[in-house]
Amino acid sequence: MMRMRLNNTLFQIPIINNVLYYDTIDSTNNKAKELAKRGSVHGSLVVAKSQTAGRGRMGRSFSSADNQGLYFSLMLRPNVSMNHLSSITLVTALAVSTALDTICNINTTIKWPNDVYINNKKAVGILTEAGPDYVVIGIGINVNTKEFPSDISDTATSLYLETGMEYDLAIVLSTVLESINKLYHRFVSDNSLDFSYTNHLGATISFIEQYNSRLGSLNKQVYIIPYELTKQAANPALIDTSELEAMLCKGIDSAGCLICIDSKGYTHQVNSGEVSLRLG
Ligand code: BT5
Repeated sequence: MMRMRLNNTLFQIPIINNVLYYDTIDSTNNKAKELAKRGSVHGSLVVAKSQTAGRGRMGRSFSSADNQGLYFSLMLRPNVSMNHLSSITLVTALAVSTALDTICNINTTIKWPNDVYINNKKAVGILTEAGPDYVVIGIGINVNTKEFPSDISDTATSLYLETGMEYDLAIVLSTVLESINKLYHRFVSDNSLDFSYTNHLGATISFIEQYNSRLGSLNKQVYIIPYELTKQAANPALIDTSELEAMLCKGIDSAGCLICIDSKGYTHQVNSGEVSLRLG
């Protein structure tokens, strides 16, 4: 059912060239990487309603066994140079955040670099993985999820839990992909995050300004949690930050780095690769 309705809509989105659906799969990112290695076309999409081994960053898991969410991976073969790849995560985060606001009439925020939050809880995770000639953008959206495992129940949320409404998975998927399609093409044609685009109201806006305006941490105190601490944590939202120095978050720059100012007034340009962020 979802499959038939979706095919009509998805193939109208220019970035989509191939679609595989699963009710259950280990990880859509694994499947998309496998497709990439077997020579599949740019724009291959793998969609699942649940995953048995959904992955987050640094070996963490992404809870996706509930059949109520949307888990998908888009494999692209970008022309942009590989050092722009972390920027694709940021482009995706803004595209997802904007799409969910439209669908649910809410104000999502972005937690740099790869999460979308609603009311200070995580509703979406994004995992971008790259190979020599491909990038896989994996997105997990808690759509109609009613409850979460106890280890994340205080830090995770869903569209349903925040709005009291259930959403059609096919509509959420196609709206999010349309939004990604639009921003991705602008990003690739400029080969930089320093681009502008036309929003749904017809206004021309800068990507960086839009991203920063949705940053939950903008102009707030944050802790940058280093790789060593981040990689050991099952749930980075619960890391003890008492030993870390709080810094003022000034948003991203055109390289996608987070600009933070420490208590002595020094500016730090934080690379998204291996850190986590916590509000102070
Ligand atoms: C992420 O990692 O959030 C990236 C998640 C990407 C998932 C998608 S689903 C489709 C595709 N296929 C995959 O296998 N993965 C991608 P990270 O920033 O490392 O956050 C992981 C942490 O978020 C976990 O350690 C938990 O604390 C928390 N978490 C796990 N599942 C969650 C969920 N469903 N909702 C909210 N938080 C969750």
